[in-house]
Amino acid sequence: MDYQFLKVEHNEGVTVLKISAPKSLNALNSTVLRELDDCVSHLEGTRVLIITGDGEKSFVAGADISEMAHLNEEQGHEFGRLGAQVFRKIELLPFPVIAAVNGFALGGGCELAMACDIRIASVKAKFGQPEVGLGIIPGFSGTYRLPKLIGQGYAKEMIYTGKVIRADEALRIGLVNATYEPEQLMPAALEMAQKMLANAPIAIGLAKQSINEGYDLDADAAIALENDLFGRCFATTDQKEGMDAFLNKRKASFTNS
Ligand code: CO8
Repeated sequence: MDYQFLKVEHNEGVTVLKISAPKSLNALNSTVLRELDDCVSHLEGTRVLIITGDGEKSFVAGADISEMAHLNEEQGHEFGRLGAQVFRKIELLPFPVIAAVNGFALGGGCELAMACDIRIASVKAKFGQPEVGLGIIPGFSGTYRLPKLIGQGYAKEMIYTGKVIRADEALRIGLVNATYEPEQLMPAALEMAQKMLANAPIAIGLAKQSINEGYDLDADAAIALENDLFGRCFATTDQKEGMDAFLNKRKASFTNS
């Protein structure tokens, strides 16, 4: 399907999705959010998704302020729900999602990056949750995910002050895994995707499920969940293949079954 605000490329299991709204530094209006929802609902054949921003300046500069400016309370709820739902859908995709943060990741842009499994960034990227300066709070699940990623203390500082931090600071606090020169960012994301493609896809999906669901459980429930998912791996052909390949000193050839 053709999108107005998304550029999507599929290549041998890796999908690169670029948010592309150049007039607003890739801000998320409700059309962008609906397109994102549609796109991530139709990723058959994808084994790794990379989300990035079109252009050199911005990943996503937030939710679209010109659209939000006129919302009433009910419409505010609705807009927040739309973004939160699509970000949750991204978080729950059964394969890895890498955010390649190429520039501004502010407000809803930082929240989109946080809904991805892994964030890597250009040294030029900037992160922040500046919503309180606009009279709102992070509304696409930033108050939930930011403290989980970087701890409550720094998350509260970022959200209450609205301060914008540079990529090196994002790296220091664990908001991103690594930083790269701008031209190295996509090659690094693709290289990471290739490493994932070499592994058993069902196992990666189950590991993701175990981490995501286990995080919100108590220790015993999380360990029981992992045990259940671990057991399921032994019902797959890829488990037999992976272990047979190891024992016979050959490269495994996984079939996603
Ligand atoms: N929404 C709409 N338009 C935007 C946005 C945005 N978030 N960000 C940038 N733009 C537009 C600018 O208005 C400008 O348009 P124009 O050329 O027509 O004047 C164009 O993009 C270029 O921007 P600038 O000229 O401002 O570029 P600068 O390089 O000077 O500055 C910044 C770049 C620092 C990124 C600056 O544009 C900025 O501060 N943008 C807003 C950042 C922000 O506050 N983001 C958070 C938004 S709130 C949010 O995301 C809440 C999410 C949850 C919502 C829940 C709803 C209920």
